[in-house]
Amino acid sequence: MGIRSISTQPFSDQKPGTSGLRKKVSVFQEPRYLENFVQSIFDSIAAPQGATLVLGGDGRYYNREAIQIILKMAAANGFGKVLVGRGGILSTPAASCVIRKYQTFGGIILSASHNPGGPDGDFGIKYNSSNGGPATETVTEAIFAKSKAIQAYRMLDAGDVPLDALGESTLGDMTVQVIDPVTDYAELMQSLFDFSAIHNLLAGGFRIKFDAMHAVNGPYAKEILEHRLGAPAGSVINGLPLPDFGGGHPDPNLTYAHELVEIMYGTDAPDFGAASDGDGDRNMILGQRFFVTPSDSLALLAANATLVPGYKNGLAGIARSMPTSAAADRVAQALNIPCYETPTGWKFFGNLMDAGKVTLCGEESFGTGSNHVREKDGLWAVLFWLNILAARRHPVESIVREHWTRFGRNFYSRYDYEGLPTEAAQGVMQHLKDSFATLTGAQFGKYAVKLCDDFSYTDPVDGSVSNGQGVRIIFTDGSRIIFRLSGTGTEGATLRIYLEAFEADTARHQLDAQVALAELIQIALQISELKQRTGRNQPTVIT
Ligand code: VG1
Ligand code: CO
Repeated sequence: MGIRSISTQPFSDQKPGTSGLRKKVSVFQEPRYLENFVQSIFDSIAAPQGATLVLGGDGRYYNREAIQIILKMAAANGFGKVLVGRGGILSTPAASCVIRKYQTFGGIILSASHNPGGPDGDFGIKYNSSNGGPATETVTEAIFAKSKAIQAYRMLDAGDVPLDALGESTLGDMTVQVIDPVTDYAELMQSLFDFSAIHNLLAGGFRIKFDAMHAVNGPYAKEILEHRLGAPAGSVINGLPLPDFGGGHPDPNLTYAHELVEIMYGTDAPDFGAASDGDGDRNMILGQRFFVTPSDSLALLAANATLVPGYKNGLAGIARSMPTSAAADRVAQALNIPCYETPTGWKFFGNLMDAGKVTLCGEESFGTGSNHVREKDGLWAVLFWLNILAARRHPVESIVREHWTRFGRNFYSRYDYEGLPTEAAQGVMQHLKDSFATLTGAQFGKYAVKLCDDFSYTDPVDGSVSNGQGVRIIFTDGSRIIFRLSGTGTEGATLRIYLEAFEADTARHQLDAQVALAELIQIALQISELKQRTGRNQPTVIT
């Protein structure tokens, strides 16, 4: 078995987005495309000879082929050992858990998360560092720079490695260890949550439904919710992972998780419903005929954290992405702990967690997590909720309403305009930036603009600066409209409008968010000229 150096030419489009490099499967299948990016990772991270790597993906189409290529490249690049999830599968939070538990040099995760899969769908790859978290902006930039200059990649001449049974095999001088993808993660969950209290809750007739959306979390949810916690068989639906997610869009929101939504809004609805995404890091939480916004969920977990064994000593701090509502800030203030506002994407939370500045993190995009790993974690959020419900024994809805009564309600909604022509979307953003001077101080009905800017973040730990992270229009009463272009799509441009209004008056907490935000939505459309510039009258998805 020889190591070959194969000459190649750079691709110009291997710039990672919000979370790794995501492209159509057909792009990744182009000769040298995956190889170039993997070699660019290896050339950037300077792993010592014999280092250990974690490797796994969400099981989507092309996962197996990609795993075999990466293993042969890892062997040719001097790695001593690779831990691979059985069948090439690891959820994103489980990969983070394994990197940390076995103190490996880093890991490669194959996923395009909530994007559809299959031959016509999306594929993705990202590198996580030894802390278990997504590579920082600095490392990501270095990988992109390498990808633009790459001349050759290294590959071991060898046959495929068996991945379907646990155990070790060798690839040149490298050991490939196939591990159970669920065990380490399940043990970590058991160490954080009061499994016996949750077990009692479920045994007492509290009914749950978890929609794995035919994505990676099915086996994790079955093992933890049904086997370890005793939820009746059938509590996990769509639990069989499929390479094309059964043709669905594995994004846990009210639009795409419609099967679960129908159950939770139907007659005889269970007490608690939840779903997670393609790679298992997102979560949606539902009560009986009740939707918990992700921003509220973060705030609520923070306010109730001491009920959970793993967090019983309190939180060091909270971090949220900029577009996420300020509901968590109110809890942080009450708890007298710091709250950090970061750009969108989990990679910005890693430094804060490593430095011990924050314990909980969250994003409005159905992402919540803590310092137990360095990724957002869908099932963890579900278990956190179940632990709170086991301790408090109130319905989901009344726990949320009580939270609003205590802290006020941050009405929140996000409008996504997917697949816009790139130029039109960029035109909207440019127009907004050109309007900052005239907007500042302007009055729109009851709203007066206090500040507008393009969000910039200085990492308090390493001092690195990230500019251009989204246009903010902030009003004097704290209401906000945010405009951002997505960094995870693979077709045209996706423009997101985030809307938030604070309401202290309990009598108005009953309002539907769309009603409470109606005026802000009109202002957003007016100042952005979105309809005129893109020809779109309606968003694709409202969350
Ligand atoms: C989206 C979300 C962001 C999240 C990212 C990755 O990014 O808005 O909050 O961190 O997806 O999540 P963007 O750039 O499209 O807005 V996942 O579950 O796709 O890894
Ligand atoms: Co995801």
